[in-house]
Amino acid sequence: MRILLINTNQERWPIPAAPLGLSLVASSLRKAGHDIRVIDRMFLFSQKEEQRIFQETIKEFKPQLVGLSIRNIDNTCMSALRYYLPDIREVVTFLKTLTEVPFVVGGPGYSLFPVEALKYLGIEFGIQGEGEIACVQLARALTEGSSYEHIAGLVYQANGSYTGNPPQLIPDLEMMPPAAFDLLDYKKYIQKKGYIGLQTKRGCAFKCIYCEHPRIDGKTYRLNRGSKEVLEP
Ligand code: B12
Ligand code: SF4
Repeated sequence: MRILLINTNQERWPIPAAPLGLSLVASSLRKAGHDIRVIDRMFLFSQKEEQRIFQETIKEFKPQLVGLSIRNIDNTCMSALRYYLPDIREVVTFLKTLTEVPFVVGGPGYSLFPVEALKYLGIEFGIQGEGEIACVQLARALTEGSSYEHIAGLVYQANGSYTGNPPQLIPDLEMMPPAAFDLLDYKKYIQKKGYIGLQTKRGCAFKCIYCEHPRIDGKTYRLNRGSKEVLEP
């Protein structure tokens, strides 16, 4: 299946953060045999340029599924609060004029309000929590025309309302392929004084009242592959 993945994040403060989660999902999808293209909005500075890239890519690549990664819902800055979803909804509305294929959305920001965000954006599918396995299962179901209702973490529409399944944690993170940073211009992040993230563990068993991390990464502490392997895949 041809899958177009879009990093919707354009927040460059305090640093531009490379889309690690999207790159991990891209890598698992590629390993499963799918053809992946990535559009990274981080350094697209005008709407005109961005829309031209969307148009050209969709015309040439002809995706069969479009995936959006939503990292942030807001900037958590009380003195100058900014919400990112209205801008992302505009992007979705524009993309939907270019293609009729299904869309799927995921990411840490999305996972905080999975049903509400899906409704607000008008998207067919959402994946709450870890995306590597669920996204491969969804792509397989859509390719085969088989059922997707059982997929852990999937949010979807059924009988006119939204429903979903609780996410299932990946038991062994070391089985997952390393992030496919080759699909985007990651060197730009370093040039622009950003970071390329490494992840060495997921999950937290504590319940600090102000913290969303266990909801996003799970309540079980799991070690990821060693940093050496991440640096030298
Ligand atoms: C590390 C981190 C940072 C680092 C980033 C360093 C770097 N180089 O990446 C720093 C400190 C710089 C940072 C800054 C900010 N952060 Co921060 N950050 C995190 C943290 C702890 C981890 C994010 C991460 O990289 N996870 C690892 C990857 C592998 O996981 P992932 O992205 O979730 O991806 C998985 C799934 O979400 C899913 N997925 C991802 N994309 C897609 C796409 C599709 C199609 C599908 C199906 C699935 C999918 O699959 C992936 C693999 O399993 C999260 C909290 C958390 N536990 O998630 C907060 C978090 C994302 N940050 C948040 C915020 C708000 C910010 C800031 C705006 C704060 C600020 N005002 O400065 C900035 C914005 C930075 C930017 N430029 O965007 C919020 C976002 C929620 C919200 N309120 O909107 C979070 C959730 C923290 C929180 N509890 O509030 N952050
Ligand atoms: S990740 Fe969150 S819940 Fe876990 S110890 Fe840190 S603040 Fe507390």
